[in-house]
Amino acid sequence: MISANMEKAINDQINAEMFSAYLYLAMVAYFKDRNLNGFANWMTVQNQEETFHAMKFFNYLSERGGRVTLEAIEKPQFEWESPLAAMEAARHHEAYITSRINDLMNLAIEEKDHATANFLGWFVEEQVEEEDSVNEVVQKLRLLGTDGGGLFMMDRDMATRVFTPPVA
Ligand code: OFO
Repeated sequence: MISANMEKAINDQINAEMFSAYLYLAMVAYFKDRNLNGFANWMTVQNQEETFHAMKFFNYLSERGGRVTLEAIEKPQFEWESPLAAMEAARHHEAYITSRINDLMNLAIEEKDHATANFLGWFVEEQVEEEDSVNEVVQKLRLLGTDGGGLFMMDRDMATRVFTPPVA
């Protein structure tokens, strides 16, 4: 049976993952509005990944005999001054999520909750990949600067991303 402390922390994380999904959905809308449909596709995949993360926490808590409680999801930012600003916001958000996962891991270690620490190991690795993929997009956009043709090419590239549910 999971501790009340850990139950609360995982419920908060379910909310944070749902917020991530919501934030990236706001970015889908932003990119669609600017006719950057490849970027919108990339963010749609990001949204699907976040829903997957939320459900992974949801199922784990339930499996451990905890009670899942759902709170309101905060309204996300909806407008950015450029595609680069939106992607930088996504990168900033991923760094925040990484710090949350690290805090959860610290709690699991403190509570000697080995099952949860083991479960969280997947997220520790996932965050390395999450930060890396968004960082790559930020770096490419920075290189492009004001090159509209380059942005068009990059948009075509971003359209190829597909969601594959991780095996775990
Ligand atoms: Fe983007 O990793 Fe979950 O929130």
